[in-house]
Amino acid sequence: MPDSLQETPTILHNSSTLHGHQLETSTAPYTEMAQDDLNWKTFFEENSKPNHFDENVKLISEVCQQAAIKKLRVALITSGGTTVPLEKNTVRFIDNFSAGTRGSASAEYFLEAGYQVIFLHRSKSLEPYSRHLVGRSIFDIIEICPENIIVGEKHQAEMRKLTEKYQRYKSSLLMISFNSLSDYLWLLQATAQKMQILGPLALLYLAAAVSDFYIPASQMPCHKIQSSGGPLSLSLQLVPKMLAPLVTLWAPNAFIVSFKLETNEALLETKAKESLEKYHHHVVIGNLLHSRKVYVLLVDRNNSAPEEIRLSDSELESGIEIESKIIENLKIRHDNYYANHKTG
Ligand code: PAZ
Repeated sequence: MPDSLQETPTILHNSSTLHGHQLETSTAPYTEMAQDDLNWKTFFEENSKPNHFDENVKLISEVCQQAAIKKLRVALITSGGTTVPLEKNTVRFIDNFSAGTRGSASAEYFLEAGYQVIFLHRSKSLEPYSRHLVGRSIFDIIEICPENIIVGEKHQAEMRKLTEKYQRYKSSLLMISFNSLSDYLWLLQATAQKMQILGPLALLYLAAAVSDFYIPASQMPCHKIQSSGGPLSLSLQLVPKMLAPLVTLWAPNAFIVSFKLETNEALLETKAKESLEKYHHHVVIGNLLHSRKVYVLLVDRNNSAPEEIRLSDSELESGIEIESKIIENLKIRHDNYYANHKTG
């Protein structure tokens, strides 16, 4: 996640073509926050809640309450890109490149590490387990027998392994989807607030690629923009910096990991450190657009030396995913955070 819950390259699409714990209290007074950081309140006043919001928040709340009773860890994983509508009756919107690979892969490794997972993802982006089937047709996997339909011989081993994993973890996985930036922010705020009950058992892993720019509802045309009006000039506003209230107000005791995407390697470490210094959360994971599947840089607020995770060619060839190493690494950091909270 970038600072405003992320800065990402944007692409203009036409929707028809796209698919005994020491708890800090959340009392940071608004008056102490910079004016910039107050804008988040206005954002929620101006943009209405998404459809099915209350039902989704109820599901999220149940997961958090059950986990709190059983003292289980919960990871909120955000995944995929957000849309920025150009019209209230949305025909066109601004989007970004993220397919949700990072988030969906990470969800599987968090589940294997013993976490309950709330997977807040862009609708139709990659999802845990089913992501392994994307790009293949179900009709190439199944075969028709005289009496029934079965998985073809050459897919049996893979499908068995995948289905077994899915069956094992599905009760620990809650999937909630969003489309627009505003839907995403509403759900993020509500989830983080519900996770407060978990104290330091909560981990937020903000991998979604969230737009830094948007058109406020008050400036958005109601109907489809007509080409008869001539060339289109867009003026986008900055999205308020949501990491500030997230860290200080919504989830003050959670272990918070954000992502920082860059295209210029020379900026990566500095930008990741700047984000930590500004928002005082726990870890920023820097990654570069073209090497994000093989290289990340972890910057921890308790350790001035960043740590690199890099996949070797042989690891990559043998199917190892960088997310397995990221989650293994974060689990240790979360363990330490939890232990220190306990005795703190
Ligand atoms: O979804 P994906 O696997 O294609 O990409 C993942 C990512 C690059 C969006 C993620 O690792 C990330 O950096 N998220 C934050 C993006 C940002 O700074 O805007």
